[in-house]
This record gives sequence, structure tokens and C-alpha cells, in this order.
Amino acid sequence: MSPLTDLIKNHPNANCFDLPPLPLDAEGMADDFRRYYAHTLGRDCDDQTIYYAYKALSITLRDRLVERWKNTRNAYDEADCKRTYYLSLEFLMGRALSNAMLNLGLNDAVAQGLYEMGLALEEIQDNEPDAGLGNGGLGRLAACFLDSCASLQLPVRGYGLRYEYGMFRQVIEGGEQHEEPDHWLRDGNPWELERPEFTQRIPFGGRTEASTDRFGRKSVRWIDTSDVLAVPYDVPVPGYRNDTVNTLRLWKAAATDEFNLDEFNAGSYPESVAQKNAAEHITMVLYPNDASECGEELRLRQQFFLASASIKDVLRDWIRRHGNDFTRFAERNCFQLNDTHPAVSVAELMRQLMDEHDLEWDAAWLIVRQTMAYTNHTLLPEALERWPVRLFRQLLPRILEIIFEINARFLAEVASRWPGDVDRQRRMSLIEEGYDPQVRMAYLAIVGSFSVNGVAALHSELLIDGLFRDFNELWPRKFNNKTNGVTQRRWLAMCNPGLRELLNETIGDGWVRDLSQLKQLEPFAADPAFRARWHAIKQENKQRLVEQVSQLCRVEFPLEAIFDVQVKRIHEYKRQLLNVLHVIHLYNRIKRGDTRNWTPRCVLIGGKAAPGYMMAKQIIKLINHVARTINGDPDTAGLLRMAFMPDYRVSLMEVIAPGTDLSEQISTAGKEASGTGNMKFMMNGAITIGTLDGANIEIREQVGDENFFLFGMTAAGVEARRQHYDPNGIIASDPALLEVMNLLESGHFNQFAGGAFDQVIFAIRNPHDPWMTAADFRNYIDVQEQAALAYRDRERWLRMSILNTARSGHFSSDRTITEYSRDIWHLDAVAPHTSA
Ligand code: 26W
Repeated sequence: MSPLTDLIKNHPNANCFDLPPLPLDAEGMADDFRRYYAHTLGRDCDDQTIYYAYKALSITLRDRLVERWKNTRNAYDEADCKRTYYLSLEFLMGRALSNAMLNLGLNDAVAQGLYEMGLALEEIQDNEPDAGLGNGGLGRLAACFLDSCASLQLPVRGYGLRYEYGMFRQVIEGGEQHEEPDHWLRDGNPWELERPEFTQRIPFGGRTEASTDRFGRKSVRWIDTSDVLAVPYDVPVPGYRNDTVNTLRLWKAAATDEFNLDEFNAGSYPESVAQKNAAEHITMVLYPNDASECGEELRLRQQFFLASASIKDVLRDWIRRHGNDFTRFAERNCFQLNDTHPAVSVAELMRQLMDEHDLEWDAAWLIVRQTMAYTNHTLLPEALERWPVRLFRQLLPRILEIIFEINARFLAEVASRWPGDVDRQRRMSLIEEGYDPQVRMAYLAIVGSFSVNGVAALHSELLIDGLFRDFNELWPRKFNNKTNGVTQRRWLAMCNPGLRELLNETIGDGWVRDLSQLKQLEPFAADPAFRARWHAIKQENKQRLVEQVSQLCRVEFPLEAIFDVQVKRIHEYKRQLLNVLHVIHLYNRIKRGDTRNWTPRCVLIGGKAAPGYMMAKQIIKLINHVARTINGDPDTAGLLRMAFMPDYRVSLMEVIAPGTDLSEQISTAGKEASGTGNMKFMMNGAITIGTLDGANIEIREQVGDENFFLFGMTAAGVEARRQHYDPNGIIASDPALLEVMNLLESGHFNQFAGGAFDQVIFAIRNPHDPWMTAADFRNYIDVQEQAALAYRDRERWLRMSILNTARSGHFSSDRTITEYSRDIWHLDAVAPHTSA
């Protein structure tokens, strides 16, 4: 204990920090708000009122979180419960203010208090920047999981990086994507609390030195390192109205205060100070690739920095509570690795246990193998992380030695199970041999973990009979499935207040904690009066979306049209191109005058392309150019509109999902691990048009065949078709597709940029097109036509919409987390004592 805490704890007034609970009524909070606004922030009402109102309100709410935060920590300490640490390079949290209000149950009180001061809550909320510390699905999943863990009162802490710059801002100019830096911390972040007292020192570079002591015990020292400090910033994660507040701990890199004395004395003082700067680069920016590895040294630095700091933090806390005895460590701790990005943790935990806490190899390995669990999020080979051995040798020499040793022992195990099967040893080795040998991070994660899971049933199946087949043969019980979910607090209760109130009135508010209760809605699908109210709410939500689209895309969507939406990262496997081909087909029909029984349609597409992914960028350009041509053609008036929404992010999805009729989930079967946007749309009553891929399969099982628009090949069908795939034959024999291709190839959408879309066209016509866009075209447009017809039958559509929401209970992240806890983490819920 530090002298100061000692002093405080032993002081006769030691409980002088046990403050009375803060008021939760409108008046009490308005008092705090005014004090923060005027005194803490020092503002008058004429200084940029709204921005500072956002700050003052955030601090007001943060106080109420901090109160509960301490109680939660104390309860976990007292219970001495088992804990889980969710290690992730990404946490896509979005905005915190509305979430804090909802989970604290303070919506009404805050709105009333502000109203009495003449302030509009909604306007204040819109001043909060998104915390965009993630690329897409994987990062947002981590955020939904934290919400569920807190809501279920599970002792789970998130560990991540405090990137100075989050996901880039996407700006569209001349139809093309440009990236702008997202300096989200510029004006400070009221939701974080710096904790310099828990700073850690992280080694890089240097060399190792082995020695044997006089008892013959071998030990290794990692020396001559260049160290970087890791300073933690804690973000509160409130549970839903249960007084639990968990922690997301984000590490910021900082230079040590040591100078390079040689340089200093050689007179290059500025250089030696400038070097310190480099240390801080580690947490400067989130890498924006979401499906292909980048191989950059800085990225490996980020990964090790997260792993090392987080593990040190966990071990420090263990020693504080249990002393230097690690015999029960594995019973009480679990690390969940969010993809392979933090997989170096396997070796780093070994290193810290052996080199810093004197455990023997076997004891340390037992702990690693009982505490690490790994989640895989992708089947795409180009996304599987591999790091050059030479990079490891230079940056993390001690870690490389440990990986080699793990591999040697592992391959011995493989050899004893399959004697003489050298090919299997080569396949399963953690090191891919070759001109520039590589460390296979997924294999390191599998070997070091007791659990390996995929994120949807199909995905987990494909993992065990594809990518991880050999490992499944060796350790079949290690592999399991945990189908993803999303939190209904943010993705229904918070973002869709109209529907929330209708649900509460109809079936009570139990669904906010237990989404399976939405089942009680099913009978109401047959009730015309209820359907009318459902329709009215959807139209209101569509109106909100119309306003966003008008403002951001300068395109006017007519309210009575079917709103057909695809928002997600731009990637060939997600097949935004297939969507565009369908839109061109509709446009072509309009131009031909083939508009009998037409359903007016508005197509919205949004998403970011990785900055170096040229094909994805060309697809964005194509979408924008097709949209321009269509929207500018008077013949399409009232029939067809298309828009590309720039800078798609969490806070935009909160407007998009409630206003969507048709959810596009059209990836090539076998490629989308799960998808989670599909679940957000379903919850909000959109109907899916989708392939048998990822969680779509389970969505269809839940909602029933008749409430889902299915098309396309199966995953097995895709693989079987590869040998004799003939897109040019398909195009030639399908007049609709031929006309679409003719339009594309004639330069109709090029806006005078000749050849602008040649690569896209070539990809569709390529017999080796891995995504087989042409193969699914015919079935896709036929099923789109069925969807259009269904939409014209309003009562039928409403019935389908209600049943989609009613049957979405399975896709709550509460269900997912309950399964993680039951099968992997084995946690008990711990409720904090409330001081109130
Ligand atoms: C190495 C760079 C990199 C970065 C991120 C490679 C791969 C990723 C992620 C795997 C990308 C991602 O977000 N994957 C998505 O994870 C979601 C949550 O499980 C799934 O629902 C999506 O299907 C999957 O694409």
C-alpha cells in the first residue's frame, strides 16, 4: 500500500469518502448540471451552449456511474470471484451518453430537467462524437458483449487500446472515398478516467541472456530493451438498471523519462528527446484494414503492447489479492482472445509467469492452457495473421524463443499421436517454413487455448472441417460454437423509442433484460389494430431516416417506397456489387417501360473501404455514379432512388436500422462468419433478403422460411461450382444480366471517366471470381421481385415484420454471453451492495 492510501485508510475519518448517494431526480441533476456548466467548465449561456451542455450533462451522469463503479469493484473483490478479461484490439463503443441514461434509468428525469432549462436533449446527444475504436463487426461485438456482461452482473473487464485517432472519417468527393483523420479525443473525453497509478512498463527490442544458477535452475533475462510505458484509462460500462458498472481499460503509450545518454552527450539533444515521441506512436491510430493483414511492424507493436500491459495488470491485481501464489490462478481467471490480434498473449503470459514470477515451464504452461480461450471471426485466408519470424526476432526476441519452445513441444505431441506423419507436422507447425518463415498466429492461439469458438453454427462447422481440421482431430473437445448476438438495449430500446413504447405497453418491459419475451408478441401479428400501430411507428422511423439521407446524401426518399438497405464494410465477399447489379436491372426495366405492378424502391448503401483496397474503393465509386445517373433521370421519379451514405458508423446505424424495411445480407455463402447487422435489422422489424451464410441461417430457422427471402447457392454449392464456373456463359444466357452488363460496359454510368469500372466488370466476368457474383444474380433478382410483391400487400408485410421482431430473442448478446459464461468462462454473477 502506498503511504498516501495508508494514511487515508488509517485516518480516524477513513470513511470520509463514503458520500451520500447522488440525487436521481430532475431537480437534483439539473443542479449538478448547472454547477458543472458554470463552475467546472466556466461557461456562460452564450458560449457554444450545446457543446458545453453535452460536457456538463456527461459529467453529471458520469458521477452517478462512478458511484456505482466503486461498489461493483468492491463486490468483486469481496466475493473473490472468478473473472474474465476480454482482450481486443477493437472496441467500437459509439456514443456513451444515451446509453448511460438508458441503463441508469434516468431518461425521463434528464429530459425533464433539461426541458425546464430550455434545452433539448436530442440536440445535446448529437454533439457527442462516436468512440470509433473499431472497424466493424468484430469491434462492435466486443462493445455489445461488454453491455451484456454488465447487465448480467458478470465480472468481466475489457482490455483495449486508447487510440488517439479512431476509424477514419469517410468523405465522398466526385463519388470517391477519401479518408480524413478522426481526432475524437481533441476536445477531451468525459467518459474516461486516467489511472496513472497503474502504469506498466512494456519491453521491446534488446536481446536475451540465459543463465543457470547454483542449483542448476535455468533462467532467461530479456535485456537492453527499449521500454514504453502503458498508462491505463478506464471507461465505465453500466449494466441495465442493476447498479453494476464494469470497466473497459484502454492503454495509452507514453515515453519513459529516460534519455538516450550517448546521444545526449554527443550533442544531439533534440534527437534524443524526439525519440521519445516514437514510443507514443504505438497507440496513435487504429489500423483500418478489416479483412486482410497489413504486416506492419507498428501493428505487431500494438498487439504486444496490449497483451503485455493487460497481463501485467491482471497479475498485479492477483498478487495484490493473493500474494505470489499462482496455484489457484487458473481457477479464477480467464482471458478471451478476440480473434488472433491479441494471440501473442499466449507467449507473453508464459514469459511473465516464468521470467518475472519464477514459475517453471510446466507450471506456467498449465496455467496458460487453462486460462486462454480464442474466438475466430473469419474464414478468409487473407485475413489470417502471420508475422515474419525476423520481425519477432528483432522486436520481441524473448517471445520468439518461447514460441519456438511451445512449437517444439507441440510438434512432439503431434509426432507421438501420428508417428512418421511429417506432412501433418509441417501443416500444423506454428511456424510456416519458407524463404521468409512466418509465425501462424491462429495456430499459436489454438495450441495455447482450452477453447476455440466460431461465431455462428455454419462458421464453426466450416472451421472444424476446413481451416482447423487437423487441430480438431487432435483436440475435438476444444472446438465449439457461440453464435453472435447484439444488445437489445442499444439496438432496440435506445434507438427505437417508438417501438420500445409499443412493446412495453403490449408485453411489458421484461424484454429489455430478457429478449426471449418478445415471443409474446406473436399473437399480435394477427391483430389489425396492432399492425396499424406497428406501421405508424415504422413510417415515423422511416421519416427520420429520410431526413438523414436528405441531409447527408442530398437524395430524397419517398416514404411510401420499400427501403432496401445494405450497410457494412465494403468488401467483395459481401457483394455490394450484386446489389448494384440489381439496381441497374430495375433501372433498365424502367427505361424499357416494364413497370407494371411496380413497387417504388429506395436503395441505401453505406460502408467504408480499407484505404488500400482498390477494388472496394472502385465499388464505392460505382455505387455513387449509378446513383447519380438514376436519381437524375426523370423516368425514375417515384419509382427508384439510390443513395450512398457517407461515413457509416454506429450512431448512423441507430437511425438506419429502425427505418429499414428490407435488410440485405447477400454475401457469398461460406464467407461471412456471422454478421451482426442482420440481427439489428431483424430486431427492428426489417425482413432479410439473404443467402445461407453466417447467422442468416439461424435467423431463417427462428423466423421461418415464409418470413425470410432466401436466395443463392449453399456454401457446399459454391465450392462444388468452382471447377466449372462460367460467368460469361451465365451472362450470355440471361437477357436481364446481359442488358445490365451492356449498360455497365457501354460506359453509361461512367460520367465521362472512361474505363473507370473496368476492374469491376472484369471481376464479374472472371471464371475465377471467388465471390461468384454472376452465379447468384438470377435467383437474387427473382427473390427481390417476390419481396417487392410482398411489400405491396401491406398486411402481409406487417405480419412478417412483427414476426421478425417477435422471433429475434435468440440474437440478444445476453444469450451469447450466457453461453460463453456457461461453457467457457464459468462465472458467477455478483451483485454490488448498494449504498442507497
Ligand atoms: C488483420 C486485420 C483484420 C482486422 C479485423 C482482420 C480481420 C478482422 C476482423 C475479423 C473483421 C471482422 O470484423 N469480422 C467480423 O466479425 C463479426 C463478429 O464476429 C462477424 O459477425 C462478421 O461476419 C465478421 O466479418
